[in-house]
Amino acid sequence: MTRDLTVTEVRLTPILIADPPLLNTQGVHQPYTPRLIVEVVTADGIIGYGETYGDAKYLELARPLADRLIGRRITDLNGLFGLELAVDASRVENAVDVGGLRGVQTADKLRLSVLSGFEVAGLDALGKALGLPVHALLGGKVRDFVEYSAYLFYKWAGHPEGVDCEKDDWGAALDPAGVVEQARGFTERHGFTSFKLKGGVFPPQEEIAAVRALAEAFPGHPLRLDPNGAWSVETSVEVARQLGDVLEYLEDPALGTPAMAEVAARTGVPLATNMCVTTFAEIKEAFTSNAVQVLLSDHHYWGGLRNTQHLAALCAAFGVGVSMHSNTHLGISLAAMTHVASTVPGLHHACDTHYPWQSEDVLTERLTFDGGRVAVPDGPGLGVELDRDRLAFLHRRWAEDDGRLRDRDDAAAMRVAEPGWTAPPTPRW
Ligand code: GKR
Ligand code: MG
Repeated sequence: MTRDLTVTEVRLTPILIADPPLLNTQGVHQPYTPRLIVEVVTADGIIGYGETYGDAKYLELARPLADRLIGRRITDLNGLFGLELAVDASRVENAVDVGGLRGVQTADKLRLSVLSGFEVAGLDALGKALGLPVHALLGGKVRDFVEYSAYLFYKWAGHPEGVDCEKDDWGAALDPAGVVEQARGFTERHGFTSFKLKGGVFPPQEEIAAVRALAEAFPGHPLRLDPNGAWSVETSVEVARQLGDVLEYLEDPALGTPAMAEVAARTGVPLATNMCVTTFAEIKEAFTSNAVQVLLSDHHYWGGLRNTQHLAALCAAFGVGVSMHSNTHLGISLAAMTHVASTVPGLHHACDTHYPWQSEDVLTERLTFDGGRVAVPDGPGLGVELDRDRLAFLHRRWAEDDGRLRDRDDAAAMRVAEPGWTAPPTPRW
């Protein structure tokens, strides 16, 4: 049967999803985080799903891009990336973007972040049309399971008093014992065997103590610490010296490629990044100055699953390891991450994911971790199904919000508990 793969409709549904009070160097997560769910509908009724950032500046770009998809075929993904769209640069540079926790902000990166949602939806629809999983469209999986690491955060027991939101059942983690207890929770619930601690929250000695406590509780397990560039070169070198025997890698200890290169030259501990290299333009300087040894890709801002494969090939050519970064996300994105990760030969580090922190989803059936791994779906497309009632519920929450939560702003969330808080200048320590 010949299919008509022409795009006839693109549905964009912004939602707000519950998020626990996770701390980072900028502040704390808001009680709800915006995401955008994309549905691409073809002439013969196939629907492909995608997911990306849902902050206002992404939404503004998503609508005009979606309109330009109508009449194109989902087999023309390369053409999709050729679509030029005028991005108002001031919207990009002046926008709050969680203090740059996701690296440089450029108009093109914004465009790619939106396009990635459309690309994933297109691949999902194409897979459904052909009866093939997305990983097959990407050349085929080279593993049946993708390993993820437990993403540990310092956190409060709940959002500040007076904030009306969902409760989580993780409790507080504000010292080494709390971090170890949280890690045990991750192993009990999901079987994770490697651990990443989000740092940059407390003075480095306290975070060193937390990593030491993890090393004692989980001897021989891979450990990572990520302060999101909060440390000076000297502090980074000192932390690397004190934790060198237990760290798999140190993630973005200092801000920017020159500082990372200096740290790398002074320690044998591998450095990973999702901050100083988040666009193809940043690769040359970082790789030739040996600033990073592990690149954490993110299909959202690198522009989709095929760009993630290109990135992995570049990393392999330079002898740089590759793994995956994560921000708050739902199951559509986890499925997309799992499909592409299954196709990358040199993936030697467990990928990051926030998914276990998300109590809500838009899927009829959530993805699960077994032994810290997600089984690569083999059904057509991404292999996930949308729960329309949940989607409508989460969209209502977005629609009824007075605008305060429509952009992720960790510093604003922190001000609810600590009036006057501003994200500290870098380096903080
Ligand atoms: O969710 O607080 C967070 C993280 O700090 C996130 O925003 C970062 O982008 O997870 C990310 C990272 O690895 O840097
Ligand atoms: Mg990071």
